[in-house]
Amino acid sequence: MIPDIDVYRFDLNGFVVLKGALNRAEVEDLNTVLDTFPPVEPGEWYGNVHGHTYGDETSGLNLQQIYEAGEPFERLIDHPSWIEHVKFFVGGEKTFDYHHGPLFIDENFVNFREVGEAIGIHSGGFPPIHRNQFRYHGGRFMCGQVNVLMALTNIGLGDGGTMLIPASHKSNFQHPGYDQARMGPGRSVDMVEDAIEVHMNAGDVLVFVDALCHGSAKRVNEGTRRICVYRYGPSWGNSRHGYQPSEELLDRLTPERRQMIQPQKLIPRPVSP
Ligand SMILES: O=C(O)CCC(=O)C(=O)O
Repeated sequence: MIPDIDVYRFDLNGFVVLKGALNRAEVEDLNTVLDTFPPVEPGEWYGNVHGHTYGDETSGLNLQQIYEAGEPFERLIDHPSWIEHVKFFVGGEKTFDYHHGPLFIDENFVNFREVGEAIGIHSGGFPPIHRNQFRYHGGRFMCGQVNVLMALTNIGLGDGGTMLIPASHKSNFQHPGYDQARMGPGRSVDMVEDAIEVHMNAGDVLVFVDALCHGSAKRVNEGTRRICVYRYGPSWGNSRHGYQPSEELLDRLTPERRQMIQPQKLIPRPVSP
């Protein structure tokens, strides 16, 4: 159902770029929501969306639970440009429990990256991490976490683009430059040999297994890079940060979308007499 070349590249390199996965109108709709979003600081809520940063503030502001921000973001939950890729690479459909869909989104956010900001290197095949693992076994992909990273602005040289080490999801060793470039103030992946920078046009999407050693370059250009990330794993996963979808969102989603953000219909406890 997905192109053989995408399967080959994902297996070999740990990622695939889907050019033009979002059309111009979709990118515009998403950016319009963000343009009208009031400023939030890390730790503050606006509606059901939460301001957040990873560890320190040098990787930029995240808007977590962005699927709560309106229909343009709801559409991304099961977007036809990538959902079959994700189902195939996470695997497991119809192997666990027929009441469940195959997927669960355990984190979803928009990231704004300004001049001087970057995210340091993380993940990689070694040391292995159960949650984000790459696995192909018994003729099936069984990856723990597959990320869909969407460019909402053009991302070229100097824009703080995503960097990754191709094929590092299968590595049995940590990259010798890892400690120098790992997460933390002033760290970025530009300083790591073997890492490539992924340049994208607004609307392109990078699909990658989270086990891939990755991070970003430092942004040096004026302006702001905008990306949106939805992380998909198996339906028995759990929220990365402990966020819960709102009742209003659950009520208005299609059954297919609802299953991906709350795979199980929770059984109400009996009311005590
Ligand atoms: O900001 C980026 O380009 C990389 C994002 C990242 O590190 C992640 O999604 O884990």
